[in-house]
Amino acid sequence: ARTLRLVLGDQLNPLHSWFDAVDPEVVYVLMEVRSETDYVLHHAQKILAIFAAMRAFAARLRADGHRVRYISLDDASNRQSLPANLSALVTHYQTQEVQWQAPDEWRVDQTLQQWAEGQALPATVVDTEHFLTARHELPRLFAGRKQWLMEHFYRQMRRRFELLLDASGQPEGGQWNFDHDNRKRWPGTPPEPEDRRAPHDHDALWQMLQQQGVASFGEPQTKQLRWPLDRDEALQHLEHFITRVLPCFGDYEDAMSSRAQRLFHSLLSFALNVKMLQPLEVVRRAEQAYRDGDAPLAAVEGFIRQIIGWREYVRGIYWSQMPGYDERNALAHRLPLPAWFWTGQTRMRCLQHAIGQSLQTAHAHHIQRLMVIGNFALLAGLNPKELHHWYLGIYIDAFEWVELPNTLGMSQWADGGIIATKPYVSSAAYIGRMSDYCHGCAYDPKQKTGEDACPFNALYWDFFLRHRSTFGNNPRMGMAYQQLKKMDPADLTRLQEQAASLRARLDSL
Ligand code: FAD
Ligand code: DLZ
Ligand code: SF4
Repeated sequence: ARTLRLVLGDQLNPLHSWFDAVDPEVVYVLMEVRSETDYVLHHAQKILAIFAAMRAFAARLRADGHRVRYISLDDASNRQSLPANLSALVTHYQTQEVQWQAPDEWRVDQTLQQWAEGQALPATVVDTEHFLTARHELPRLFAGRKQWLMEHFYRQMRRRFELLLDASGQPEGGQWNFDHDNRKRWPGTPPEPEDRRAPHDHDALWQMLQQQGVASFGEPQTKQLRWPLDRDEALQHLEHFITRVLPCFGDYEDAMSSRAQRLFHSLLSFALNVKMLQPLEVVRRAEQAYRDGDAPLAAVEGFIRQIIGWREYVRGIYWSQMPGYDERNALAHRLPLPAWFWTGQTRMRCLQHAIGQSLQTAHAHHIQRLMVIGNFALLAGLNPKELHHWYLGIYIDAFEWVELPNTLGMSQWADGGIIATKPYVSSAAYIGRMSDYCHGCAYDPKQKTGEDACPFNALYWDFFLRHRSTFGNNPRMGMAYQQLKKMDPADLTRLQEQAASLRARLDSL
């Protein structure tokens, strides 16, 4: 074969122009390799879903007439890394050229580039034809600006792709952002939509992973994997979301409940991130629902903002800050993660649910990730890099380009405020307002100190005290420092003692 084309596990986009024509001189290569299963400890469902989706993709390419070489993890010829397998394949097929789609992860990008430099034959990198912005576009869009605000970026995207604009080119409904409408607590109705699950059986795949000694954590759920594994299934998930779920997406976007894990989220992040779905088709479909009168503007605007706004924006941040972004630790936080991150066994009911659900389903929605797990980690002072590895491993949608800026930047403020103008921290009051978690918790959300006091409370006030030199002059945090000023010094000392004692026994909370 003249050309080898490598398809990575998160590049399962059958609409890519590579596949427009069948060429018998081209061999498409997909490989399951230990270097990719093992760079972080992954959730069982993440490995299962990626491998099952890669296999389905290879089958589809073959059915369309393409030549495919699929190297399974237990293939005798597998050298278990991308470059080692590529070298072997080049020799085997006597290839004259190797091509790949630009990887979204810096590590993989480097690996492939370095491999290419050691080869005599030409290597060509093509675009993934997935994202709406180029890898290095963000710094240009923000040229001359001190703060790289997402909202500024988002408005440009709305204009560029003519999304939710009225006839005169102004934002539909007279506002760019309807978030103030989207902060409701979920009272238990309307009922949570049921999941769409195609029947799958991944017992054999799971057995193979076990036999090969691939380590993982979380529940594999081989008989009821909830994630779409090919584009047709992903389109069905999208349609179900648009017609049944989207109308309530906005209202309960920030809500949390011990009785509903999904609430009204789309569960489309896996399908999007492995590129079975294109971001533009997803947001255009949502806009159509608004135009047809099937979903309210606030819900549709909020949903579209997550995809053309946040998703593209964090990718731009990632490429503007790598390499080295993962090393940042602006608040010098160093505590190791408590053991219950791997079991969910803590008496803090909010964390028990958010982590328990993550172990069970490989998913938690945004506010659980940000305002329960991330919030606790930031208040407690957990090591941001360790936390980054945990998030990268546990979530079905976690790929470094999107996970790292969200975890280290948005949630932990470890980048010194590139993404978040102020740290996302709260006491029990916020969690109590947005969820039913506090009801029935072993801790009392109203107490700040004492045996039964909710740990979030003392840690919250102590956070501001500890980081006064960083945040004391931040006008967006003035309120908290005003409140601290009014507190009795003896109370402050008690809060600090309580926080120090909590921090010394995180494992047993
Ligand atoms: P919905 O709530 O239905 O949102 C729709 C879509 O918008 C998502 O599918 C996703 O593609 C996009 N989106 C929403 N918020 C964000 C965001 N902040 N950044 C980028 N895209 C967004 N998302 C990932 O895809 N991968 C990650 O590894 C990841 N890690 C996160 C870590 C932390 C600490 C936080 C706070 C957020 C993280 N997110 C991540 C963002 C968000 O939580 C998930 O995209 C979302 O929960 C996925 O579920 P969903 O598809 O039901 O989302
Ligand atoms: C996450 C993952 C896993 C677990 N396994 C593979 C694999 O065996 N082969 C592969 O090509 N890709 C895999 N992936 C995805 C990659 O690790 C990586 O995250 C993305 O390609 C970078 O964007
Ligand atoms: Fe979480 Fe505190 Fe509420 Fe318990 S009381 S659920 S620990 S916020």
